[in-house]
Amino acid sequence: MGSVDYLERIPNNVSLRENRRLLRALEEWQPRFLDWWREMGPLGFQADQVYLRTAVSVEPEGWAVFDYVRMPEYRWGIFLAPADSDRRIAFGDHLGHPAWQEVPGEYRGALRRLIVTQGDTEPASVEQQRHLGRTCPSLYDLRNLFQVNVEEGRHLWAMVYLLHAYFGRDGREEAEALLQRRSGDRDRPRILGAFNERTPDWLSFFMFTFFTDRDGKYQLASLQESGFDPLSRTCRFMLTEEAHHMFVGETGVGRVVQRTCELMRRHRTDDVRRYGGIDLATLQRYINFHYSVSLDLFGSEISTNAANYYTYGLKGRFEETKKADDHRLQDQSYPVTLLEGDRIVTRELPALTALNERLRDDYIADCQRGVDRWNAIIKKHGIDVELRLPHRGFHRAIGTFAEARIAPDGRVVSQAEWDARRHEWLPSEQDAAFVQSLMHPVVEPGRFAGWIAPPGRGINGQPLDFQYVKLTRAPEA
Ligand code: BYC
Repeated sequence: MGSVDYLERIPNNVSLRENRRLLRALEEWQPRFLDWWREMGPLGFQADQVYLRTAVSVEPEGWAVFDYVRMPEYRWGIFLAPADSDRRIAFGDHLGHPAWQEVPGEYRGALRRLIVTQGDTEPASVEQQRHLGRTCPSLYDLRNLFQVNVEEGRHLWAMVYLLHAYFGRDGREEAEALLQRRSGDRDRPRILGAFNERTPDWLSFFMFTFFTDRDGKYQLASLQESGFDPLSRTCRFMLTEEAHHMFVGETGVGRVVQRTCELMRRHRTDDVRRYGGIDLATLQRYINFHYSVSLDLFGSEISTNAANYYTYGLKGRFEETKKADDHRLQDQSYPVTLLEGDRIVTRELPALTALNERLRDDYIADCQRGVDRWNAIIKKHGIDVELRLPHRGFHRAIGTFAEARIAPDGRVVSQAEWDARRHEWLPSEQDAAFVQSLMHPVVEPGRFAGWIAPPGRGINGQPLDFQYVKLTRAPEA
């Protein structure tokens, strides 16, 4: 069960060979995926050998091998975590019933919608990041970018498999549409807000992989609890890949913080821009932006959609099975922070409709742990500054705070104050232009751009000066 069949055109551990119809449908989708990858995947570098890991098993130990691969030849495939034949639904109205192996008819629409929304984010992020290769700060980072990109491509495969295998004709249509929408396109945008934002530079990339991929972790963890077993098993395996993406984000921002602190100490100034570093104030503004657009991805504080997904048994809480309550939540409450008039208040509200907020709370605590680690780097340099997560209401476009202007410290402010101080709080065009001005490709093995410290160690035990990407020609910045 654990091993993956690589002799097949589509590597898989779901016995595709035995389901001719499904195999044919996916084999028809495959060339269209590759067309999309060539059109919207990383710009350039498609002929280069990249030191990538590929899944070869779904067992926790030894699921991946590392080798040189040209990206279009990456073995995208379908991998589900091992089945538990006695798995039971862990929450909602169907608590204790055997997990579904087929789509329950009455929940078909809701389930399809969850899978499509999840699937849509994967190609979107590849589209957002497609220009970054040309300005990579090192070969090590370039390789990490491409690793993230091919795995997002594989996560798209994971959702497309579910659509094709379980949703008939409308599943096939949705799978097509996943290749048609485009991040940031006015007429055919991606579904969720953050996936239509630009990722124009590497600082944005590291912030995105820290904050936005972390939404992925929490959403996948909730879908992993699903009573629909194929979705649960798919998400379980996706989460093993997701961990690397957040590692890239946390260490990426951490390395920028490290370099900034080194420059602050060396030159005895906060203004490290003239020494080619990114000042802490700019980093704070990037945090404010990426954190707030990622908070929106959890939906409204009060959501009947979320209550229904839970009651139906489709989407659970983070670590649902570890929680000691009735797993139905009909009579329970949960504290929710809301805007009432021009005041921010916390109210005990029905736990079921508060499930988006609860997941957002889990996410916020996890983000805070990362920020604490960045602050430890600053402190180690003897610098008395702390990076902070802004208030949850800051710069929100979804939910209770969308109508108001909230400062990072949680004050409800007037439009005039917001307009006057916006650029203290969010990256300005000048910030973006400054960060962009630092983005020059560094492609000599073992060398790193001046605005970011080298990582603590290489990938898969390789040295930092390892040839992580064998370039056929130097990127044009
Ligand atoms: N942008 O009850 P509400 C990842 C819509 S990231 C635009 O508040 P609900 C990854 C909503 O659709 C993880 N629209 O929210 C990371 C609804 O529309 P209708 C992705 C939004 O439904 C990095 C209306 O507002 N996975 O994997 O409870 C790289 C009211 O909805 C937004 C998932 O999201 C928004 N931000 O929750 C690569 C999991 N928020 O009904 C990958 C699947 C809400 O009025 N999705 N709306 O037409 C879900 O569980 C839910 O759809 C959401 C929204 C949590 C997103």
